[in-house]
Amino acid sequence: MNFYVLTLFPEMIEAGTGTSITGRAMKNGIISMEAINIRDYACNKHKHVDDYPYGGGAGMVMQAEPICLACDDIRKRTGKKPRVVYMTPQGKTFNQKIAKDLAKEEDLILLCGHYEGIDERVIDMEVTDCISIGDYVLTGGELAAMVVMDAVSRMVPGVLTNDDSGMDESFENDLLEYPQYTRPEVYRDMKVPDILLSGHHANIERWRREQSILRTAENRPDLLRKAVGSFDKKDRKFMRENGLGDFLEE
Ligand code: 6GU
Repeated sequence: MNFYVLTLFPEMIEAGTGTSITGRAMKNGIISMEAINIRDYACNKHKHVDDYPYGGGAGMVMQAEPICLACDDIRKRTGKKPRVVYMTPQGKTFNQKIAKDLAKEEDLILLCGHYEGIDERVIDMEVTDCISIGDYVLTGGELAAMVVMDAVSRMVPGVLTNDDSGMDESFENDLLEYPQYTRPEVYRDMKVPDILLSGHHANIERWRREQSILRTAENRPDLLRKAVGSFDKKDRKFMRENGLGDFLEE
């Protein structure tokens, strides 16, 4: 997977990528990332990339030309026509399904906006996908692009090793993860749940499943409503015994 990030702040993207699991994948050549400064494609001598909005109003709008020229250049250099993902709070809310879908691509262009947005003609001509990372406003698309690259990268085959897990994780089965503990057995008078020390694997699996259900009920009732569809008899009994019976009815 090759990411091309179009941004006015390439240093920000460079500073936020290349560590941990994604850093290893970059060294292994499974993924690559190039931060491209949109300003390098400004044709005017002052290198400005924004201007006042037609019709008036607050703020500045990023102009179409440097962004389109940057996209042209990537297509020319690669000989390919990658999807162009525009990071914007007006986009579809990002989720695990979108991450998996984007991970199938060989190349992706991520376009980061700033100011009051970009000229709509870029969206009409170049952009294939608009993505938001949630219902709040950031000053620019850079942090959102880093979020998307991280989530997409770990779905690219070969990026996660066995040690990184990633199989039974939150959102795979619409349940949140169960609590984890490591040594020491007692920390500041708080003991690791006995069952985890019992060595009884079936009971541990059952306990973890129930903890996942309780945690999802508490923090993400919307997810639990989706998850109950695939619940078995034991799960349903546990739900009823713990005051969660209402989730079982449509
Ligand atoms: Cl993708 N961009 C900006 N500027 N703000 C956001 C966002 C993106 N997603 C949520 N808030």
